[in-house]
Amino acid sequence: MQPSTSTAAPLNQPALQNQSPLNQSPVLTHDEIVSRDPATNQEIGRVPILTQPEIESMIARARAAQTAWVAVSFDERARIITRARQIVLDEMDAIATLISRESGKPVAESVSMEIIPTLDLMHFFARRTAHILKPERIALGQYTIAGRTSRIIYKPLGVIAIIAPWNFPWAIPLGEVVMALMAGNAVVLKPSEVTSLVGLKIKDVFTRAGLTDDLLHVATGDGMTGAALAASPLVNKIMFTGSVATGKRVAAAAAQNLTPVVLELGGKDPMIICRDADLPVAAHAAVWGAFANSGQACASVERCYVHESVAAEFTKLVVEATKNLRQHHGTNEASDVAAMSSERQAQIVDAHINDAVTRGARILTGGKRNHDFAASPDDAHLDDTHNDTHTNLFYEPTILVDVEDAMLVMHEETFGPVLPIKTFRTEDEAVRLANDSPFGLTASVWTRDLKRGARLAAMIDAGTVTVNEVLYTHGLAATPWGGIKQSGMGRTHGKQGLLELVYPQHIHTNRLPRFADLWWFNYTPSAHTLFRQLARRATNGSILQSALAFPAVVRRFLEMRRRK
Ligand code: TXE
Repeated sequence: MQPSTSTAAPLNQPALQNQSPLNQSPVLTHDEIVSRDPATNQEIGRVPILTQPEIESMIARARAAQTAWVAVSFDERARIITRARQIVLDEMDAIATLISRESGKPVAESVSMEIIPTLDLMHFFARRTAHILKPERIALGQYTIAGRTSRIIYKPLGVIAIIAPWNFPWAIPLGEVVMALMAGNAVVLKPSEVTSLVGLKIKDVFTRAGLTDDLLHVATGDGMTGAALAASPLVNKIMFTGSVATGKRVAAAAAQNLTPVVLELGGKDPMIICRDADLPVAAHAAVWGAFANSGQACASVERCYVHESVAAEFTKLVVEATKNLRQHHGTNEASDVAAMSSERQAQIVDAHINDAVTRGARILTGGKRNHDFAASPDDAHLDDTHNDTHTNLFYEPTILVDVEDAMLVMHEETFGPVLPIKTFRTEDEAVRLANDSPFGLTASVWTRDLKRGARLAAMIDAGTVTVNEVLYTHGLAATPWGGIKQSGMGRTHGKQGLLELVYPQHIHTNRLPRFADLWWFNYTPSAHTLFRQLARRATNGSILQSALAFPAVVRRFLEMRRRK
């Protein structure tokens, strides 16, 4: 496609609405996305914004390809996934650099939080899918005596739409693509407009691994492209990860066609530090959990509750560790914390910090953009063509104390490098504070007493609660990922995640096909007698009681034989 140079697009082109300085990374023109490095504003590529007819065509081709894919054995599917995995391994450095350039994150995290989890996931589902989806027999109790059997087979749904976010542009969609393909589905993936090139790289890897072209499509574009995908009656399931507001829009569009959805939305994840926690370890964990990927993870630590008896020591350790973090461009290997992904996200951080400070919170460190990266007006990468101003997206990791529940930073998702710390007196109070949230994605409890940890974990309302661990379990292929309340519905990863991508077909067989069932027509007096006896004796699981109904069964059986 030809790059667009005109800024005078028709008024009815919705993508133009996004063309504002706040959307510095990326810039949307009327028919393409210009992808930019958030650290430098340098252009790194262009992709088309696909339209509804193009999306419909992709879905139709995916559906046609899926009918052949369903007949391909698990072993053959696994071979393709394993070849793709090898390509990722061979090209790890180039992929990590692309992820860092397009999202802004440190290259260390592109490897540790994006590539390693997907290598593990590819291996896990290549090996385990056949076992997890093997047919299951269902025990039928007394119906077995009557010659009935039931089993479940798992069948692919068809075409899966994956609508992905920008914060983990590789790990989130790639994991879902692998699971969907292994389960026998085709996929149309809509990457975030902020990270389109990473989405296209996923396609490139699978193409070179030998996957039939139409089994995986990448639909680059903006929210309108995602909306077209979500509204299509030809999609069999939508796997959405993103904001609560967009998740609700996707669910509403899906409801028009009764398309099932999995929604992985935001979080306001609490961390509870008990008085007996190992404080240096817990402080280190808090800093990583809050500031990895500049806090732009749905499972980031967004609220820290520490027992009042250890609060001073814990806070001191956290502040020290935070001040030691090195902030550089993401592509610099010495970088712990790099640039945020977009100006819009950085402005949410500004707003939350300003609100907290206005209401009495204190900043112990951070609280502002890092002036070492102030954008200069004669920055070589400024792109006047798009009226785009380069703002500084390097936000300093920020610690807040004296915070109150009413502050935005304590109840709305910040999704940035901010860690508010509040004290508690009793464990019940800590659990109440943790649960006092519209979200329920993950939470963590820190204690040396593992029994206490397990007890508190069970009292917290969240999809995942970790004891003496933080943030990383999205990286475990075998465990379910997902939330409750406004954090969404359904699961990805693990057995539960795989089961979202198939439907259970129940196959019931009467192994005695020569006999009519006793409950069929006609309803004679002996039928009524039998039904009453069955109701009283055969529905409580007792074989002995059921045996008492045997004479009525025989009478009815003989009666039906006579009628034949
Ligand atoms: O996400 P959006 P945004 C949260 C975080 C952040 C906020 C906004 O709090 O501040 O969401 O981020 C596509 N129909 N999270 O605006 O809009 C869009 O193109 C169908 C948490 O970037 O939800 C992109 O591919 N699709 C989160 C995807 O939806 C639509 C990760 C997500 O975009 C659409 C990201 C529509 N009407 C943000 N409109 C997490 N849980 O990790 C947009 N999209």
